[in-house]
Amino acid sequence: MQVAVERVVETLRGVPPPQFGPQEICARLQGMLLDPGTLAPYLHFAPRRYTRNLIYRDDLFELIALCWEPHSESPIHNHAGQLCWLSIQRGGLRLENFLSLDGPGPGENIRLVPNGGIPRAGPGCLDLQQGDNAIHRVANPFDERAVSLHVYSRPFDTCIYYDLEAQTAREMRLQYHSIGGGICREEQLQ
Ligand code: 2CO
Ligand code: FE2
Repeated sequence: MQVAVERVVETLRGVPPPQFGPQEICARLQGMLLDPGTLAPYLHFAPRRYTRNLIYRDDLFELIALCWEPHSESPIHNHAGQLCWLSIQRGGLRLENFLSLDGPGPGENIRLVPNGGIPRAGPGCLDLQQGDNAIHRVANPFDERAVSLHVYSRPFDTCIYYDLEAQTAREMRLQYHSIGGGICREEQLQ
């Protein structure tokens, strides 16, 4: 069954804050596929990269559509102290998890080791990142575009990104490519 994106916002807004956790939200997002017509206004692709398109945000959570061009990827980054649900809506994504042997950083001499993942996750797949050690990389190494829907609780504007070779962990600011369907102008970028 396909669900309108507005309905998902409504459903998530109806979850009382103390219940906004893995069990409750996984139950709602598991196997969920959005009605593509209702998602279309939020889908903006950009050459060779992924874009972050904000659908809804309040103090408790944000709902974002990520658009992945073929051969684009996120940096290796963390979701410390935050819950991150990723639901694939279209195409395929490679999900890689990492474990830090030296804490989350930021700093030098941060060694990461691979910690599982899924070589090709497809539509309907739901991934959850949680806990202080939640470090991952998401990539579209395939030849078709991909779209994923993300719920972050709480919303986040910065995270730490990791350079595997240099063994560094640095803070990074996250930006929206569009908000409510409208492409952000330079001055609106957070
Ligand atoms: N967290 C990354 C971002 O919001 C995308 S990887 O999936 O959580 O840019
Ligand atoms: Fe992430």
